[in-house]
Order: sequence, then structure tokens, then C-alpha cells
Amino acid sequence: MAGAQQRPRYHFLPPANWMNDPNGLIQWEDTFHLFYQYNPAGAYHRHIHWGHATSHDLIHWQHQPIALSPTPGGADADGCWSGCAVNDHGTPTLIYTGFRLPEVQQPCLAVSHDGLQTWQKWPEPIIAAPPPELDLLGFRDHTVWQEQGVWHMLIGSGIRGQGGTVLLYRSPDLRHWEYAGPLLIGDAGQFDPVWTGLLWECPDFFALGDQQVLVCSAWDRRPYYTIAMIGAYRDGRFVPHTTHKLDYGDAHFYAPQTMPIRDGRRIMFAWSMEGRSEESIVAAGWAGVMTLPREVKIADDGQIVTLPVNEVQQLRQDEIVIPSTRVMPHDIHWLPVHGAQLEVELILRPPRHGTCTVMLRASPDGSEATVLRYNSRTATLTLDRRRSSLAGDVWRDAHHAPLTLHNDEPLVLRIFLDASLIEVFANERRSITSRIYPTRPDSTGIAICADEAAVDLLAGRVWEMAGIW
Ligand code: DQQ
Repeated sequence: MAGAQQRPRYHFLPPANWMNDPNGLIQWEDTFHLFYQYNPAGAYHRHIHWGHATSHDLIHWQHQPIALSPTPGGADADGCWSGCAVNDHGTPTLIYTGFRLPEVQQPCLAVSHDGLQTWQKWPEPIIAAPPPELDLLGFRDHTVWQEQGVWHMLIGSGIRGQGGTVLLYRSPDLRHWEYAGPLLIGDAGQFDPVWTGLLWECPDFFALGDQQVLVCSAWDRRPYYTIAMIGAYRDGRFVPHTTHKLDYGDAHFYAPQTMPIRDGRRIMFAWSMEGRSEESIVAAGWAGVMTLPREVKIADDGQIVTLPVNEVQQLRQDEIVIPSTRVMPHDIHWLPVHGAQLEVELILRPPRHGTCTVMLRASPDGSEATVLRYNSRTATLTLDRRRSSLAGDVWRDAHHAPLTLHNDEPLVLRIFLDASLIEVFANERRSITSRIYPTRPDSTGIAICADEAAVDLLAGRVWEMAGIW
């Protein structure tokens, strides 16, 4: 499978090699900094460094020299794993996980005195070992904030036999930390409404309006998905009252991190992992892409939703307006557009009891098509990848998002296609982020299909999207 054809053009990724989690997101003066888990040696996860890029608009990025590299013999000898950036009274400071084989994980710290370009590591890990009384599955990934003059840090973990957990620490100076107990222990046996995994990676914790939100990536021998918990935070404990998937594309939306920016928005990036075999990843020479920058919001139904920032609109080129029409049962209505880098906006009225389907990246004969289907009987939006690619080595499972349309509410879709990446936003309250690998050069079409009952296309607009490099 050709690597170049699958490479996104308007989403962030390094020039080559392996990328995973976004790290150290921070707005410093007029510049946004995005660090990321990076292997400069190839398109596989090993000996992880921190890559670095900067932007003035969250959309266009400049690659910067590598920020952190493993120090031979040091606490991070086998990897500088995920972490965050804070402003320590004017000094940019990174807190990250030093990783040593076979599986030692220790919190580490580095500071910059030249405007976030080069970093000096604190000579020792800032916490020597996890609390000895806990039987933990991991001790990694950091979010740090200040509360009444005291630094607070969460570390992702899991308590064997219990479930994912985040451990709370406090410090006067970012270098000396005291364990303050678990902020929250999950219950991995609990499937209702969502299974929360054995280990929580990459915790993020913030207030949004009058709600407190904990975001964690649920792991059990492999990444599963990202969960958002909404609840109350008091005396170092968090009590969630709602838990849901943050994005319904499962492992393709993982390890997100947020930053508050000066205009009041909270911006999130997530890592979208590949969904193809290691052989084709290594052959392509690159792996991993960031989602669009998204603003974190509370949707009208109370779930946390992440929506593309308005700055994304600057990438729109030549708008094509799609006339409204009624698609009769069993008809396929092709839109007058083609492309692999598109933003698509569709307002549809699905049948009251039935399904309506949008085929994306579809070949004229339909042998390749990614199928987005809304079923009003089950109130579910499905992204079906069974026919997304003729390649033999790609992930084909479907993603399902619960979505109830109220009364006469139409289905409002905003879809971003960028080579192998697809991001679907529905009614500003659900998102599905995934990876597709169409192989045919003519798999560029979009069609609306009515199944047993007619579907009204009320309005539509499509834009070709400009590249960001
Ligand atoms: N990726 C990092 C870990 C983190 C995981 C290692 C999540 O710190 O737990 O690259 O994708």
C-alpha cells in the first residue's frame, strides 16, 4: 500500500518516523508548543524522544529540534515518555516519565532557559518510586496544575485487581512531592455505561464551566479508547457522576492532552494511531497523526465533546454548495465532488424509523467505501470500515456512537477527510475519529444512499482543504 497516498496533509505529523501522544502542550507568549512522543530512528515505538513543533494559529506548524532524548544510564535511558509542560514562575518546565527496561517508570523534570528550545534535566527523578503499599500496573504520564499556591500532579496507573486509577501528589516546588492518595480508583469490572480499563494512561484534569472533568485513556494490554468523567472534586478526591467515551473512534483517538489558552478556550489534540500492519507502517516510514486541534465543550446533552477550532476554516478552498434533494428508497445520490482532502458538511433528515447512509472515499463501483450510517431505530451513528480498503492488512471494525435526534432535529454532519484520517462530528455532540486506507485512485467520491425509506438532503457544502506545510 503506497505510504505517500495515505499521508495526511492538513493534520500535524512529523516529517517521518514514529509519533504517538501529544505532550507538553503550552501557550508561551504568542506561540503554541506541541511536543510529542517520537522515535527518530524509524516508524516503530522504541527509545522514545520528545519531538517539538511550534505554531501561531494552532493549524500551521514549524518543526523544531528534538526537545528530550533518553540519557544513557539515566532514569529515562529507554524512553522519555508522556508528560506535560508548566510555567514555573517564568521558567518553562517539563514533567515527564523516565522509562527504563524492563518496566521502571519514574517522574522526571527538565527546564529551559532559551525559550523552550533546549532542556536541562533535573539530575534525579522527582519521585523515586510509587507508593509501596499499592500493587500498581503502571506509574506514568503527568498532568500538573497549581491550586492555592501548591503544585498538584496526577500520575496515571492501575491497581491490580481493581482498575484504572490516578494518583494525586502535592509539591511546593515541583521537585519534592508528597503522595496525597488516589484521586479516583476505577472499577474495571463495571461495564455500565462504559468499561474503563485496567490502567489509565495520560490523565488530564480540568474545570469546564462549573463542571470538573477527568479524561483518561483506558488501557488493557493495548490502548482501547479515551474516557471522559464528569463529577465533583473536593479534598483531593474526585467523584464522577457521568462516564462516557470522549470520542467513539476507539483506539484511533488516544492519549489526548489539553491546554487552556489565553482567550479562554481549552484546546485538545489526540493521537490517531494507524490501523494497518506493522509491515506497511515500517514500509511507509511514518506512523501516527494528530487530530485537528479541538475545543473542549460541554454538549447540549451533558457529554463532553471536542469540536474543531474555528481556525480550521482558514484551510477551506473553493466552496461547493450541494443542492437539496430527496433521495428515494434504494437510490444512490452521488455528490458533485471528489477528493481525499475535504471538509464535508451535510444536513440530512433520516427516516423516522430506518437508516440513512453516507458513502465516503467511495470508488464508482462501490468496491471501496467508508460507510457512515445513522439508524434512527437504535439511535446510533456507525462508521463502518468493512469496505474502506481493498488492502488485506487494515483494521475493519466499525465504530458506534449513541446519538438521539430529538423531535424534528436533522442529522448535522461535519466530516474531515485527510488521506487515511477521518474525523466525523455529529450534531456538535459526538465525534468519531478513525483511520481508513482506500487504495484505488478513484476512491474519492461521496454519495448519499436511502435504504428502505427516503432521505432528505436539506443542505450541503464541501470544501477542498489546503495543506498546512
Ligand atoms: N504512551 C507513552 C506512555 C503512555 C502511552 C509511551 C499512551 O507514557 O502511557 O510512548 O499512549
